Amino acid sequence: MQEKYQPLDVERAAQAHWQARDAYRVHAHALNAQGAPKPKYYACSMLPYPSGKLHMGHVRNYTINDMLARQLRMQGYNVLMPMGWDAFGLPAENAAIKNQVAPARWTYDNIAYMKRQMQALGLAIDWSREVATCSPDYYKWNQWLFLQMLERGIAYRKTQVVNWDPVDQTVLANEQVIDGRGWRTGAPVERREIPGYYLNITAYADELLQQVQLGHPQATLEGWPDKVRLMQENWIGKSEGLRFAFTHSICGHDGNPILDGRLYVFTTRADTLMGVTFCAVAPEHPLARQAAEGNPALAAFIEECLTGSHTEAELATQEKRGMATGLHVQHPLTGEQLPLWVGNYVLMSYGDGAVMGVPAHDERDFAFALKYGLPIRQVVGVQGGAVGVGVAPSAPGCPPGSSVTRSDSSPGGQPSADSLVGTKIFDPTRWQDWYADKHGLVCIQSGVLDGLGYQAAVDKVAQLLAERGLGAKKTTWRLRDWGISRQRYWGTPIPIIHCPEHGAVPVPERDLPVLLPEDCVPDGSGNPLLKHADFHAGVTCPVCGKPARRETDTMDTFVDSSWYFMRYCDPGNEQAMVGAGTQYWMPMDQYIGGVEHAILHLLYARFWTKVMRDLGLVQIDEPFKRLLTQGMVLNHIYSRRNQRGGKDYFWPHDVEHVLDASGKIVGARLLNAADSADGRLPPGTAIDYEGVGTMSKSKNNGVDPQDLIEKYGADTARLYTMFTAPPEATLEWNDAAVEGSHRFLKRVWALGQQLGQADWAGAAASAGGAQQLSDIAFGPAAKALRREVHSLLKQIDYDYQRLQYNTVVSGCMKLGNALEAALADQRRASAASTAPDPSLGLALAEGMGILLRCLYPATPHLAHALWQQLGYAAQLGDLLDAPWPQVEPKALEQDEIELVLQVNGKLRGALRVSAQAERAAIEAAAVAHEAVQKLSQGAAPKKVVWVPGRLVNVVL
Ligand code: ANZ
Repeated sequence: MQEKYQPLDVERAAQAHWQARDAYRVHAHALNAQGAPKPKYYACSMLPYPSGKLHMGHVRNYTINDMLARQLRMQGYNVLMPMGWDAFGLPAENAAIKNQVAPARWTYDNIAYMKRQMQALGLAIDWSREVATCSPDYYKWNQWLFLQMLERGIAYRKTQVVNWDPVDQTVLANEQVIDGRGWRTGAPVERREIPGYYLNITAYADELLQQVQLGHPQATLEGWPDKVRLMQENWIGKSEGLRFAFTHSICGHDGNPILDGRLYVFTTRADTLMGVTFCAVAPEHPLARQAAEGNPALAAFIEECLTGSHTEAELATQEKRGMATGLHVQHPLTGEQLPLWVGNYVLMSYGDGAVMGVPAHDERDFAFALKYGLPIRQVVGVQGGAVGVGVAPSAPGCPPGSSVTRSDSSPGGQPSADSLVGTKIFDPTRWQDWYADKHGLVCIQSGVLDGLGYQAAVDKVAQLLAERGLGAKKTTWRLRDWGISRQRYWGTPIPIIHCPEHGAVPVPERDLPVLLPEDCVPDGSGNPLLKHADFHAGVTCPVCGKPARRETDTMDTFVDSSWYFMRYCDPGNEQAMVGAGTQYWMPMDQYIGGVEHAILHLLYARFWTKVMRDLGLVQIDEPFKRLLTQGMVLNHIYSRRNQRGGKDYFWPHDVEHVLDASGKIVGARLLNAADSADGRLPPGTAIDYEGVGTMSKSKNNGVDPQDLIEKYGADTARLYTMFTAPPEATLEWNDAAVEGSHRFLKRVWALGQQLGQADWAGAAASAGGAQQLSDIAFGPAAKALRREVHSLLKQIDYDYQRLQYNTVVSGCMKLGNALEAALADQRRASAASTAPDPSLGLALAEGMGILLRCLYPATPHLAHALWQQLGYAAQLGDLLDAPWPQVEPKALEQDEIELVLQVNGKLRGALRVSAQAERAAIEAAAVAHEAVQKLSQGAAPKKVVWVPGRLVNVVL
């Protein structure tokens, strides 16, 4: 037995022990010792991208998972905890360009390194199920399912808009477009339309929404954080509204009105139809294109709108810009001629790519009208209240607000917020509440709609437009079909062959997988698959056998992460994508990962699962029962502006804080000399403190888990990340707290050594189950210790259930303190040769057994070593499957309790009574108490008030 805690030795030995036992291999349908099936539990972390080495976020994520898995295993569950690699993707191609190494090689090397790191952390992973998504055994099934989807129309081909770098002649991923320019060439990016494959996720929109929506009767994802459910709900974005047409006579080249003389729009505010003062179309809209012919200024404006990358978020925040087309459309109810504009805020991909402009009640239309001096007409407000009409305040000669009519009289005669509605509409800062107000207001200045509330007005408009054959109610979704074609090399090849005669032909199933060559080294100029002779060699059309061309697009890597967790359940199945293992293990009981995947990954995985269900491959509707989104790991950020105008970031270990008198951080300076763009800076150089932020390479504030493991051992790294914050909260790095965690483990080790040296083998032997212990007559010191140990165990149990691992650890710390204190008492007593409590050794042995088991999921190596050394393993078996300790209710009971004693409501002392004492006995004891006797002089009290567990008040 080592006197001193030597984590590296302890960890090496424990890992060798587990490896020799193949301790983490799990099987479906495992039985317990009694021959009954164990309940299954599938706990899984989002698979990492093999970027090179683990970072602290990984350590935290996987330790949470590991604690869950280890603890549930001890509770008798059959627990699956697998691991894999999200191995396809752009970074491997970028690394290839930088280092001239094939993405395959780079990826496999990284996987090997990171796997070793995970093993060093002591994670209970069943490596026999490892999946690397870049392996043909895996991506073959991506291709297979894609073909199934194609056959059923769930996958289809249509044109898509891509970012095109005109210099490199290549398609760019969104993240390769920086400020509208190509990342390598700096050339302005163009938008191009090319064909690609889409998956019809919108067909599942309703189901995807229902199951996730907060408060929906069909919702099944109660085990997900509300914030994630809300994010998915917003992303799916169900909008119930009206789709209808403005009529027009704008003609195309054939002399016929474009789109049959109808400009369709989608609106969720049909109640504001009478407030329309213009219409706007997206730059790609056919009417915009028509208007641009013969109008060079408009053509140039449209062209400008189409360059650069255009995410929806960018469109929402960018400045609203537009141009009049000079054309007009006709209002469907009033017949009024309305100007038609092209607006950069109108999305071609949403609704019909056109909007009715209601500046008084829509924020975007308002900004637009304000800028271009378009009329603003209020049509919703309080009945009999103020009315706003006019042109935009920015119109020439019009000071802001001057065109607004307002009245300060409210229905009750008192000025109120509502009476100011006339002015409210022109206050851009009040837009949100104005919009949200829609249900409390009615239509005004709206002819037939006057006086109607929101729903009645919408119904009325729907009816009027339906009568004219111009429109109907419609549900529109924000969710788009999932475009999966990527013009990249390092991904799953899309199994399609292009034949001059038969077009895009699916690769026959027997020819799967379409293998991705692993020897390509991309150079940034286009997809290397285009140039790879072997990839194309001998490709013929599956229909006619004539020479044909292989598809060179690969699949979005979100495809890979949409079902890997099922493949873990049936690893190596060559006959089928999934099988009996998936049937047994899925749905996953607990999924753990970063909130950055709250939308796309989780939505795609849910969709993919539903498709697999509809193909009869699985029987479940949803893949993940519960979801935990772990918080980010943060650290301090220190920087300094250099003479080139850039910023240098300094590693926190090289920096010390400058504090003010109250201890607040007011600045920072270098502790050690450090490099910067201005050369090497000496210690003492003043630098800027930027507060805390996510650990990242670019901010030079990462802590390398490897350093931590080498210095303190994996158990300290694990304990620290669990102890410092609840799993879902952010974790702010603190070196001193790392030290603190390490010191605690040293104390537990020392406690083990002291107990080990005592003669307690017999005690340990009988300390196994609480049943045996419950029959023992414990002395007062042992009783007190057991009460503390079992009440802490109760709390720790509860915290395990809640996945509150930080308080689990603090409970273990308290447990350690209690054992240390009891041991010290015992030693003092024997040193003073007062008779020590003979049962205390037993209670200590029991307590240590409980501590080791509670601590084991967090620090498995140390717990394993002490468990073996102190003789528990001989009694209860390997800690891996040792029975989880049970709270013994009897141990929680107190023999005596202390009540506050009052006379006439005044504190007069304390009363010790048996914890089981009844009212009569307590009353008698109170009356007999000497303090009461002194005051009552023997007279009987008027009454006695007893608050159980708290106080007794004798009223004289
Ligand atoms: C008139 C109106 C008045 C609108 C009003 C809103 C408020 P959600 O709820 O997100 O579905 N819209 C429709 N198609 C659009 C497109 N292609 N690009 C940009 N905006 C578009 O949004 C529905 C609203 O978004 C629609 O209702 C329309 O503006 C706008 F006081 O019509 B609304």
